[in-house]
Amino acid sequence: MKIEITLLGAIIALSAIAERTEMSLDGDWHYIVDPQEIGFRSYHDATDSDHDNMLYGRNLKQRRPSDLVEYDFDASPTLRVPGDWNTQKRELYYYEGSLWYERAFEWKKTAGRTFIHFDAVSLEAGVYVNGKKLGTHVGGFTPFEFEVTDILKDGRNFVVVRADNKRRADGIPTKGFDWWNYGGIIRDVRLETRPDIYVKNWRVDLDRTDRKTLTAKVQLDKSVAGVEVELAIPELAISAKAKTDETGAATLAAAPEGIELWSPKNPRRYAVTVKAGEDTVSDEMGFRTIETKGRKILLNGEEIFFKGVAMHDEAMNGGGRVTTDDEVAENIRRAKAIGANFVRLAHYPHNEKMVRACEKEGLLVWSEIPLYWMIDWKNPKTYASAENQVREMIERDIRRGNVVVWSMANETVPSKDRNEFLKRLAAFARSLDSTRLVSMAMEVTSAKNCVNRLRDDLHTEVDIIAFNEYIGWYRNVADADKMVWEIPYDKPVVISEFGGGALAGRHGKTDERWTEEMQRAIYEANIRMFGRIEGLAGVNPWVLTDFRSPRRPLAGVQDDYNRKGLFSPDGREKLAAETIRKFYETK
Ligand code: GCB
Repeated sequence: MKIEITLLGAIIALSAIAERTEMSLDGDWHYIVDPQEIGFRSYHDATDSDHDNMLYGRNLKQRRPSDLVEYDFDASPTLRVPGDWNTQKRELYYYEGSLWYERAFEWKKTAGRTFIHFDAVSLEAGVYVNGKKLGTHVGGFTPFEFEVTDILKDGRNFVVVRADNKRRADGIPTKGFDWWNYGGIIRDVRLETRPDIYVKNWRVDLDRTDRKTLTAKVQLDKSVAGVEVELAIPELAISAKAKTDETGAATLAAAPEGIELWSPKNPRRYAVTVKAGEDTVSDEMGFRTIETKGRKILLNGEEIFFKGVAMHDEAMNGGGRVTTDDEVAENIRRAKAIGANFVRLAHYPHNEKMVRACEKEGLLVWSEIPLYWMIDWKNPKTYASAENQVREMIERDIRRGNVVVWSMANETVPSKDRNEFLKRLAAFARSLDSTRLVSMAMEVTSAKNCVNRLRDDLHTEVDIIAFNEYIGWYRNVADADKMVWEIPYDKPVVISEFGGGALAGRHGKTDERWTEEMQRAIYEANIRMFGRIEGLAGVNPWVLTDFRSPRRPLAGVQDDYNRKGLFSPDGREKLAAETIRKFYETK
């Protein structure tokens, strides 16, 4: 079949039409650990990042007995993909550096264009297919892809990935952070084949004012005018059509009767399909509006209190990064067990499976990038990485009805450079998505004589004033009942973190560290205090489950775990879980 289309004024012919297909590349990959980075340069090469001169990416083989090749992927051990390396191999538990993955796969040339797609590689990836370098990607928690249409051949092919989780002073995250620096191909990998012209981005938003009109925006990967685009939502009897403009974009709107809005109580999702030329994409999604009015947060026009809980992207039982549906389900079960309607997915974008499952199960989501503590504010490369991570986060989850907050940062110290950086970043996020709220977890800047002053010049840039407070843990618990909060901004206030540590099963007095009783007392004191914070629109206990962190070495208690969980990794509920559950029942 042949079709003709107009591309920037010229007529081009496409000879073949391809259906979207996928081929998973998950499974066992060979690996070589490379602490000295010899994998991408010969030993006498002086440059440090000469990826094109790489050695391992070529996957060389010894052909004649006299050949000197000092590596062999086929003879090397394997790691499971997806998965972090730290929890798969004892000797890689603390490893931070370069590690090269390789796997072979069979391929048969098909019509259309093929991409190798990674859901996430921590923290940086270099990708090589059949010995050719495709590119690098920086940012350990968001998806990326490279086109391989002309690189794949019939028969056997191979892909090599250099994953590098070294912490960097100019990185996002930077050198210090309170979670485990898991490395590797932590999420799924696949080959995706699409028609020659395909839908690159699409979204469907519900109008904030009438809560009736649905607007779909569709963007093709090429600037092609006149391509017919069709939006179908059968359950709402929607079938709308439009043509793309010269930028390859189309906008379609419909105002159906009887649309059921998504909410935690009714997590209604609709099956939506978009056809554009030869391409078809579909998704299930919830429709809702989120906005603020004075000190209130409104979901579908009605006031809502975020009964939140923060969590890391970690599996139960010390399993490392979340990879399976069961692990997702267990984290959701725990959040629901304390009565949450909201989760803060800290401190980086979590597995997409988690966000989707939360939408299905009625959990609102706060999503953030790993911009945490000290950042190289003046460095343009650092800023570019922040923008890129924000963009990839938003593009991935733009259709998720449950995602309501994009957060730019966590606990950053105000300064001129920081303010400029984050101001620009927040504006960037809004330019991509004006339908959701923007926030960041701030810090209380002065606390004297139990008067807490929140003063942050960035209050103008956020929709929600959010801050972390650790009264009872890093500050005296007795302060809670005397505490006065000065938050001089007419915006909703959300406590993005509070809590304290306890080792599950350890009991004692309320002033004894690491006991469940002390943790419970901290929760009780904080809950009493919450009643006195004007405009409080939500809270997030820190944290759902104990999580690994190298900053927590206390033997016999922490053993590499931050113990502020309401659950132990093996799922035992601590006393404070009941306290917060009861509080949420009153909300
Ligand atoms: C914080 C951080 C969080 C830490 C927590 C703690 O303020 O945002 O990442 O894990 O404190 O436990 O100290």
